[in-house]
Amino acid sequence: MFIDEVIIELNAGRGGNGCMAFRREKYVEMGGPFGGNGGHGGDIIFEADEGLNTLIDLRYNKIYKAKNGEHGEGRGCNGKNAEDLIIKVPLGTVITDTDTNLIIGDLIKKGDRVTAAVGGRGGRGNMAFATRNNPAPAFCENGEPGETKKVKVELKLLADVGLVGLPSVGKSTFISRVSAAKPKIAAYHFTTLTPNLGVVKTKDGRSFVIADLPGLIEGASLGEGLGDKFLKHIERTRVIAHIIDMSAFEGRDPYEDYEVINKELGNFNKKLLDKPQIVIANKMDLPNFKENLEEFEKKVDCKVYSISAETGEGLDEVLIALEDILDKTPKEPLYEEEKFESHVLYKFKKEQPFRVYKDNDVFVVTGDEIEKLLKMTWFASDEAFMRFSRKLRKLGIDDKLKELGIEEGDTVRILDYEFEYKD
Ligand SMILES: Nc1nc2c(ncn2[C@@H]2O[C@H](COP(=O)(O)OP(=O)(O)OP(=O)(O)O)[C@@H](O)[C@H]2O)c(=O)[nH]1
Ligand SMILES: [Mg+2]
Repeated sequence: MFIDEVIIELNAGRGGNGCMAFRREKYVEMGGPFGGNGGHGGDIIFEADEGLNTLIDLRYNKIYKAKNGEHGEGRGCNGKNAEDLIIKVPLGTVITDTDTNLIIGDLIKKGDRVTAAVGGRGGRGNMAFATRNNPAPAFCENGEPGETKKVKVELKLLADVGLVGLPSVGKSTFISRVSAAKPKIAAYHFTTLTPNLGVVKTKDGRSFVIADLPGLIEGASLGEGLGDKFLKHIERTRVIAHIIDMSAFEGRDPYEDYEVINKELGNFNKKLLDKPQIVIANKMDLPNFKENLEEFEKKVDCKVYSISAETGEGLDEVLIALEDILDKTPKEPLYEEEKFESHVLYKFKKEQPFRVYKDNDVFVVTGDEIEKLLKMTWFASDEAFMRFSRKLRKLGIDDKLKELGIEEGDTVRILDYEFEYKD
């Protein structure tokens, strides 16, 4: 089965906890801190793999979890880093964060990789906290939680030419003639239910990839017929080959057909109309072809290529025209840089890391950074708690609380943890 869109949840691994331990050796009194750091939690990485051509493997699993880092141990042993979780996807896969709609990665070349969810860093053991002033710290840090996010994974086929047209105009017949693809061909509508790719080898040794898509009908952008869900596979193509049944075999008006398809292309994505388009009149072996073509040519101002996909007439000329246009049309990235998460994150990195507000009598602090800090604090130790308070001060949360009128003894809440405020 051909699956080209799935939504999955990613849970990167948590960092291992740091360890609190002291040296306990025979004959050594007052041993120093000896707790090791936790290991890094596993990242979740997408990798483009040439051997795949659908996202079907991703359909059975809704949540992907990377392993947690191992906890640190006594005797200064650091926990092991967890292995990354690698999810293999076909070339042409786009990964989008569903919350922000920003693109995490567009994997087009074999081996392209993107880290979609970052594993947490290991918590530090008490050894790592030793300083001249505090040579025997009696606290450690919990591991950092791994990133979690929901992503849309979409396959947008990598083809140079996309074949579009109404059902039964001969798209599949065309691709079966010019490439080794063997799609189903039949006289009923919607014979093709999923896209087919074919490689065209030209006489002078060049080659390009062509995609045969399911037929479109009026209202496809509103879900009519098979809808427009396969049009995303046209987005990357450099040239559109628009096939029209010029025999008007089913009593249709070829010019109307031509306009219907262009309208649906534009409704799906205006940019599709900017792509170079070759107009192909098919079924020249049938009667009525000639008169219809004459009428059609009066109404359009582009060159129309006449072929019979059935007999093979005119195909060479179309392939040469396609090659010529491809040579002149550079490959462009599918998305502008601004749409990528990495770009935006860089821009907004310096934003406030927290928010403070009052919920009845309770002062609530939220924000990724502060919540992470809380989860990493090992509250069993007073020292760790002090350290946490110092960080609140440093981040400016103290000042914000005072601005809101906090007083000694009031309650502060972060996630589901509540504590009493002390100045
Ligand atoms: N006479 C004639 N028949 C053709 C020609 N090209 C295609 N056909 C016939 O038209 C019918 C539909 O052809 P397909 O290639 O399946 O059409 P399609 O555009 O892929 O159709 P969908 O997959 O349903 O969108 C089949 O019966 C073909 O044999 C042609 O050049 N001449
Ligand atoms: Mg077909």
